Amino acid sequence: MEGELYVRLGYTMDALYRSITRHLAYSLGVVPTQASKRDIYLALSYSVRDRLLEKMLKTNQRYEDSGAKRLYYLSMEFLIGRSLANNLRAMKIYDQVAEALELLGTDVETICDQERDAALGNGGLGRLAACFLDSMASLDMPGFGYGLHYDYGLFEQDISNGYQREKPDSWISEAPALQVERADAACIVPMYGRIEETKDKWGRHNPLWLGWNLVTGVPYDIPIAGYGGLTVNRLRLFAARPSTEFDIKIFNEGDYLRAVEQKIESEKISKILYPKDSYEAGRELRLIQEYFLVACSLNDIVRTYEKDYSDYNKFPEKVAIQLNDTHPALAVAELMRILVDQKWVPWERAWDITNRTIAYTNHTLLPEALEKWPESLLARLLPRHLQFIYDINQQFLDRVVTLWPGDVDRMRNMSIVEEGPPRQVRMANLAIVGAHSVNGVSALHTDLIKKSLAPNFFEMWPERFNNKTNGITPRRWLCVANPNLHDLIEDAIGPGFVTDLERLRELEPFAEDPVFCEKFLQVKHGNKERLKDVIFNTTVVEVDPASLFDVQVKRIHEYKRQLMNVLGIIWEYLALTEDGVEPANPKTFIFAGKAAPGYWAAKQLIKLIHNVGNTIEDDPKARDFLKVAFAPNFRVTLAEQIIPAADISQQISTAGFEASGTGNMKFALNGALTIGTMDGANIEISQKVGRENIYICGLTAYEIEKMKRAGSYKPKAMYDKHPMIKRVVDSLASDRFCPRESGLFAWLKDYLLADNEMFFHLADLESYVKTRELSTKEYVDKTLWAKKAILNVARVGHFSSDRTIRQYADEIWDLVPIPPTEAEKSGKLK
Ligand code: GPK
Repeated sequence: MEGELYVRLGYTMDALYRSITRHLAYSLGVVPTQASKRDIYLALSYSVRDRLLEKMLKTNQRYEDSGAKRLYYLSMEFLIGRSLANNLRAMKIYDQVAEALELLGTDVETICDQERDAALGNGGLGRLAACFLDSMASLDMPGFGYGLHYDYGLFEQDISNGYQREKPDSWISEAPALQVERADAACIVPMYGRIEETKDKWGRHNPLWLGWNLVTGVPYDIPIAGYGGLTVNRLRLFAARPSTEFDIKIFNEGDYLRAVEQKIESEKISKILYPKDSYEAGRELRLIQEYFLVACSLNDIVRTYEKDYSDYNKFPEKVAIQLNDTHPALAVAELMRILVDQKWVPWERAWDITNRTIAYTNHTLLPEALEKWPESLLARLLPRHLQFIYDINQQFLDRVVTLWPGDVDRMRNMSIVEEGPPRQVRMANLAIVGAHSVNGVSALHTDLIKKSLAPNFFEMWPERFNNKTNGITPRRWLCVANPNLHDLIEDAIGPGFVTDLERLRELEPFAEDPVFCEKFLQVKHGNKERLKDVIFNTTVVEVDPASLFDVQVKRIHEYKRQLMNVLGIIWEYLALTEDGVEPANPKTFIFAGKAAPGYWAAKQLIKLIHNVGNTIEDDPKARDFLKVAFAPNFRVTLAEQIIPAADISQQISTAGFEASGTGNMKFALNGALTIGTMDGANIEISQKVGRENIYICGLTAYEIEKMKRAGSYKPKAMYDKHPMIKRVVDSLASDRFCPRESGLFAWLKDYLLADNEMFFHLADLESYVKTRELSTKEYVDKTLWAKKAILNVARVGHFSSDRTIRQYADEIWDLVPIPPTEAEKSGKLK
C-alpha cells in the first residue's frame, strides 16, 4: 500500500528526480549536468517545500473543519538549525532522495551539508521552541509558532589566537528555499504617538491613541513537518517593512529623504537577533522588537478567530497563547487593548478573556535576565499600552490590599510598576498577573519559582503555578543526528519508539547482551571518527577516537562553570606532569559555545581554554594523555555532530542556576554518561537513569543557598587548606598558561578567592575532580561502560518533548490532537 501511496503523493524516487530537475531548470535556470552542489541543494529544497506546502494546506483545512482550539507559541527565538535532512526523515523520503541524487552524480549527505543553519535563537530557550514545534506537528496538534524574521541570526564565531571574533550571520539568503511570503496576511503596527483624553457620546472616559507611526508586518511561513509527514504546521515569522500608507503620505508631501529614512528605520526592527541570552537593559530597539512580535501575532490570531466567531465569548476556548519567557509579555496589554478599544468588550470581561487565554513560561531565575523596561520608554513608545498596564496594576493591587491589608512591603514587591527612580515596568509581574498559568521548566526550577522568585504570587494564586519539565525531539536528536544508533535500536526493539520514546525501556535487557554492547560501542566509535574529522577541519587539532571524549558544549556563562572544567583539566595536568599520576585513560576535552559579545569574563574563558590546550600540547609529558579542543561556531548543526560522539557530558552549573538544561537530555539519549551537579533537569535525569548510571557531584541548591545566606563560603580558606586547589589556582596567577601574554589570567585568582564569588567554583572543585577520576577509571572497563550508557538511552525516554507537549496540552492549553483523516492518509484527497 505504501508504494501506491508514494506514487500518489509524488514521493517516489522517479517523481522526486523529476521534481529536482524541473526546479533546476525552472527555478534556478541551470541544466542538470552543470548544476553545482548548491544548485542541487536548492532544487531539492524547493521540491520538498512543494510537498510540504501541499500538506500544510490540507492540515489547515482539517483544523478549520474540526473547529478545534489552536495554540500559538509566541517566542523571540526559534533555533531551527538545518531543515532539509530533518524534513526528508519526517516525510520518510530520505532513501528515495538518496537514490535520485545518485542519478545526479552526488549523494544525499553532501547535498544536505550545503544548508546553512537558521540560527534565529541564542541557545536553550530558542532550541526548546523549535523542539516544541516538531512535537506539536508530530502529535497532530494545531500548534503554531510566531516569531520574528531576522535578517541576521546569531553571530558566527571565529577564533583568532584563542579569542572569539564575531561575524554577521546573513541567514536571509538561505530563507527562500524554506518559506513562503504571505503578503496577503500582512498587518499594520502602530507605535509612538500620544493619548488624547476624550469622552464618547455617552460621556464616558474615552482615551484615543493618536499620531502614531506605522510599520507593516509581513509574515513568512516556514512549514513544520510532523513525523510521518501528514500533519504540517507552520512557523510564522514577521518581517518589518515600511508602511506604504505612511510612506505615500510623506512622499506626497514632497519630503523624499524623510520618507526613505522612515523606510530604513522601519526595516531595522527585524534586522537582527539580540545576541545575549539575558536581555539588554534599556535597549529601545529590543523593546520595539518585542512589541512588534506581539502586535503582529495578536492581529493574526484575532483575525483567524473572527473568521469563525462574531463575539469574543468563546475566545479562551478556541485560542491558547503561550509566552516563551517574558519577551512577549506585552501580549497581556495588547490583547486588552484590542478587546477594549477595538472590539468594545467591557474591561472586566476583557480581563477575564485575556487571563484565560494567556499562559507564561519562566526560563530563568538570574536577576540580570529579568526584564524591566523604563516607564518613560513605554510612555513614549506605547502610551496606550502603559495605561492598560496601570489599570491592570491598580485592579491587582486593590486585591492584594484586600487580602493583606496594610502589608506595604508585599504591595511594593508585587506591583507591576517598580518605584523609581527610574520607575520601571516588571515584565515577569505583568506576565504572572496576566496569565492563568505560570510554569517552570524542571521540578527544581518550579520549586524555586514558588519559594524564591515569586513567593508572594504563589501564596496568592497557588493553583496558577505548575511544572513542565523540558524535553527534546528524538527526531532531530536521534534520527537525524545519530542515524546509526537509531538503526541499531530499531533492530533490537522494532520500529515505533521515535514517536513513543518511553518504549526505549525495551532496550534494558540488551545492556547485558555482549553482542549488542559491542555494536553499541562500534556506533559510538564511528561517531567519534566523524567528529575527529570535523574538529581537524575547523581547528587543526588532531584528536584520537580511542581517547575518552569529555564534552562541554553550551553558551559560555559563569554559572555554567566552564571555568570549573578548566580547573579540573589543570588539576589533571599538574598531577600528570608534576606528580606522575597518569589518567586511567587518555582524555580529550571538547568545548564549544559562544560568548555574548559584551561579556568580558566569558570571552576570557574562551581564551583560557585555548591557552591551557596549547600548554598541554606543547608539553611532551602531557600531550599523549590529555588534549583540549575548542570547536568554533557552536550551532545546532555542530551539536548534531558532537553530541553523538560524546562519552562524557558535562552539566556542572552551580546548583540553583540552570533552570533545566536540555543538552543534558540530548547527550543521555545518545549514550553519553553525565557528570553533573544536582541542578535543573539533571536531578530528574538521575532519578530516571538510576543513581549508579550518572556521576553526581557538588553542593545542592539548598546547601548553596544556605551558605549564601550565612555568608559562610570562604574560598580563600579552601585554597589555604587544600594544597592541590592552591597549586591549580596559583598556576593561573603565574604565566604558565600565558607565557607570551604575561599576567593575562591573573585576575582569575582574585575572582576565585573572593568571598562573594557567586558561582561557588572552589566549593565544588574537589568533589568534581574526584567524580571525574572515577568516571575515567570506569571508562576503561568497556563492558561496564557500555552497560551504563545503554541504560541511559533506555531510561531517558521521559525527556522527549512529546511528553512535555502532551503535558502542556492537557494541563495548560486544553488542546487536543486533530489526526489526519482517512482520505489524507490514503493520499486521495484533492
Ligand atoms: C533561559 F532565561 C533564559 C534565556 O534567556 N535563555 C535561555 O536559553 C535557558 N534560557 C535556560 O538557561 C536553560 O536552563 C533551559 O533549559 C532553557 O532555557 C529552556 O527552558
